[in-house]
Formats: sequence, structure tokens, C-alpha cells
Amino acid sequence: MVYDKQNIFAKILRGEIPCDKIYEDEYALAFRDINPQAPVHVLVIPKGSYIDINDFSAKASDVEIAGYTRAVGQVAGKLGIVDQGFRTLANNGPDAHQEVPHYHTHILAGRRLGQIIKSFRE
Ligand code: DGP
Repeated sequence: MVYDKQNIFAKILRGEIPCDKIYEDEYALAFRDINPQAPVHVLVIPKGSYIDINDFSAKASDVEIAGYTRAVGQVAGKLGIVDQGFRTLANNGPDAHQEVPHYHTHILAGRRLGQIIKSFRE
């Protein structure tokens, strides 16, 4: 599969579509999900063009992977959700219902999230 440069998150990264930005650094951008599934629902995306975790883990540099992982932690800290707890989740491919083919981590928080599958989306 080839990375689709016209996917919605690529457009957000290029500034062609607005987002409710939470955090940005050299490696990652975080913004609120347009269709929140919890009181806090933020997406963290790498700045590089990666389709999913397989693509990211195979092609991203160690520095990019470290920077992205650290950004997820930074975002959680900034959102003030660390003590109460939160869920990180990444959908990869059709069975996981990945809608946007640019790798991203969902951060969900702000309520009791329940069991992982039932609480999200079928
Ligand atoms: P996934 O199924 O994991 O690919 O989730 C994609 C998420 O992206 C979904 O929860 C809705 C969100 N989303 C889709 N389009 C936009 C958009 O234009 N802006 C924002 N902020 N979120 C979007």
C-alpha cells in the first residue's frame, strides 16, 4: 500500500485543514478528534508520512519513533489525565476500522472507559 498524500491528516499537517491543536513538536502533532468518543479524545500523529504501525515501525528512524512516543507522553501530561488514567489506542487496517491512513494514536480519557473493545467502536 502506498501512502495517500491526500488523506485528511496529511492535509492537517500541511495546514490545508484546521485542527484544534493541543501540542506540536518536531516529531508529532496532537489535536482533538472531530468525533469524540470520550470527554477527552485527542489524536497524536507523527509528522512523517506513515500509514500505520507496521509502516511506522519499519521505516521511521529511531529518533522519530522516540520523539513520537515522547510526544504521546507530553500530550497526556498537558491534558492533565495522567493521575486519573487514560487509554491509548491505534487502529491498523480494515479489521481495526482504521479510517484515516496516516498512523495515529487515540488518547481517550475523562470518564471510566470500560472494556477496551466495547467502549470504543464496533
Ligand atoms: P481511525 O478509525 O482510528 O482511523 O480514526 C480516525 C479518527 O479521525 C476518527 O476518530 C475521526 C477523526 N477525524 C476524521 N477526520 C477528522 C478531521 O478532519 N479532523 C479531526 N480533528 N479529526 C478527524
